[in-house]
Amino acid sequence: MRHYRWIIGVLGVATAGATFAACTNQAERAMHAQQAGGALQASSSIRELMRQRGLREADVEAALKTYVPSGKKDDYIIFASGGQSGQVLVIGVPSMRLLKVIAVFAPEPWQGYAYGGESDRVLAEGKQEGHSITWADVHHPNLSESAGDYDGKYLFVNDNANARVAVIDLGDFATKQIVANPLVASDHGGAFVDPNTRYVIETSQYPSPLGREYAPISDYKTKYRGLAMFWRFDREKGRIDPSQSFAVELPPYTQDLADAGKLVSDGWAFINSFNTEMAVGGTLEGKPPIESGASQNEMDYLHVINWKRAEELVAAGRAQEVHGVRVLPLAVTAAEGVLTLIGEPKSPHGCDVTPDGTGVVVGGKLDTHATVYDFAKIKALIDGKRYEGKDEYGIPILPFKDSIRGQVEIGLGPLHTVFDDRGNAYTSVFIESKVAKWSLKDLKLLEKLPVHYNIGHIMAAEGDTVSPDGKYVVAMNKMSLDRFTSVGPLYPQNFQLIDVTGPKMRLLYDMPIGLGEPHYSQMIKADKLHPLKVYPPGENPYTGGHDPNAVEGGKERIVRNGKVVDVYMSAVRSHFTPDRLELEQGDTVHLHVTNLEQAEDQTHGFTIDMYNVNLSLEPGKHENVTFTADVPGVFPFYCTEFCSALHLEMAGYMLVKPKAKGGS
Ligand code: CUK
Ligand code: CUA
Repeated sequence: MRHYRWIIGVLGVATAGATFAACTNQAERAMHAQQAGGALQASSSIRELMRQRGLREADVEAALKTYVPSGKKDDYIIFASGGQSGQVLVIGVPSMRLLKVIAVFAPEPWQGYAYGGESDRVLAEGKQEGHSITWADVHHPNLSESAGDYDGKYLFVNDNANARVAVIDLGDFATKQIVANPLVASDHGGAFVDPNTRYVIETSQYPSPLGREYAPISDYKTKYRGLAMFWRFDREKGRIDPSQSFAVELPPYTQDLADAGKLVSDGWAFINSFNTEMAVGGTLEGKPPIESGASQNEMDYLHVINWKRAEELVAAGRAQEVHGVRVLPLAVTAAEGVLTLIGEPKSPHGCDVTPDGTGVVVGGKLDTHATVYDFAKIKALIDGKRYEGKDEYGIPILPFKDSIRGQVEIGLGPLHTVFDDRGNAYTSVFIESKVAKWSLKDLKLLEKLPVHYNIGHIMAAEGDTVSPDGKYVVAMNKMSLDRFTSVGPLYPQNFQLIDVTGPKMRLLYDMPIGLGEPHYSQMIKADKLHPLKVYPPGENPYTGGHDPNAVEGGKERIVRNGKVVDVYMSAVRSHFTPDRLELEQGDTVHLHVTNLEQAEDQTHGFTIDMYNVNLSLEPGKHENVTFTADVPGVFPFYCTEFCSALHLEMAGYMLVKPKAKGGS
């Protein structure tokens, strides 16, 4: 208590003596006082303000720890899953201010994402079997790592619903690539990276016949499969290279969360699973639903994958090609020590490798423990081939008791775990709505903090790297119930910022999330990010270089070649050149437009009436748009960003002359 008194004392003095000290003259001071509404003057002390607003000292402390004054910046940046929105949220910490929504799997008009420009191609890469998909169920954003630490260069996210992975370049915070997995129908264990981002790991969730083939449900055990995909990341190009990627076939257990080993366990990957009963439901025929069929066994299986070994076997030609992907068949993975199983207590969830790489923590949705597996023990058992048996696919199983370091009594429904810099782990406890802090060293529960409510994932400052920062933990709660003003039956989710620097955890801030259902997120030190302020002149962000059609000032032109019209257009405050396009009905138009600005934050937009085209032209950016002028008429085009005083004048006309009657 003593130190809040001190803070309040200091603040009291500050308000009395120095509030308007920065203002130089009387008139200015009076004006500022008026602008402040006079409320501060009237209260004249923080105590009075606290009384008026009904704030406790702990509230004031939390406010002081989170408030970031105008012009000051946040220390950390969160990249959060945007859930069903298909996007990624960028949030500052400690302010919890939303900085950006990165368009990934869904069209986003403000960023001009998938509205006629170059980004259309990125979204189109995400087609499955020729079907375009304009949403995603984003679960797990993962930052690129170098030597096990976030390097601030790339971000990868998975689409659980449609088995896709996206690559976001943190040079411009834009999505550059979507890879659609041609083998499976859903993915959950992704997009996790190994400590040097050699691979982006994507593991399937609901088993299905590999290659999206048909097989009756009665063939579940023989034809349905799981998969661990190792997408090779080409750092030079900043893209996944499918030709260098491979997959490991898995039994039809429902693989869940995954994590890559680090330091001592580098070269290994871990996936938890459920439904090793291989229940397939059939509620209409009076069979138990998957839910109860999948909860029969005491144990499911932690999958331990030696991916370095898998890589060697693939290089040695032991893989089979399925839909263009090199897949290591189940028989090879079983025989060659690529895959090993270990029991996992009831309804496991979460799979988190400790910062030193020596342990793997797995929760249990219907359990009260977090189980800590010991990598050294696992490795010794595998090396000594000390198996307890094999599953029906011939995959060796290690004895559970000999593979673990121990279990921590956490509470009902532990899910995910993150870490701090002092040897503590923080586990989300779903059913109890709590964050449990425990010691990694002696596996002792230290403290539990109520959160609001039904916490799913949990995140900590660099909390899943080899060197966590401590400081902050964020509870990502599925429900908010009574926390916010009611906005109808679909409630916001609730991110709660927790200070973990002291001996006790302290809740600092609630941030309503009114979009998607976020799952995982990561928090990186803000000074590790070095994004561009403007694009180099004529840059095409999707090819990553100067666009051959980029336009220079003074070289704008319209080139007609029969029915094909190329328009080379520039945008600069506050006009387009050319600003009049005279076309014939049926012309194919290739519009090449470059923003000539190099001043920060001088973005223009471009839209044409009716054509569903909307571009965001950040300084230096070049866009190419193709459309057919099929409807005759007069179509204004204009800039959609309020870029200058004469922004409304930044406009022009596209005139499409009707085809002559009886003409071609
Ligand atoms: S899962 Cu969502 S709360 Cu997809 Cu990582 Cu556990
Ligand atoms: Cu350019 Cu408004």
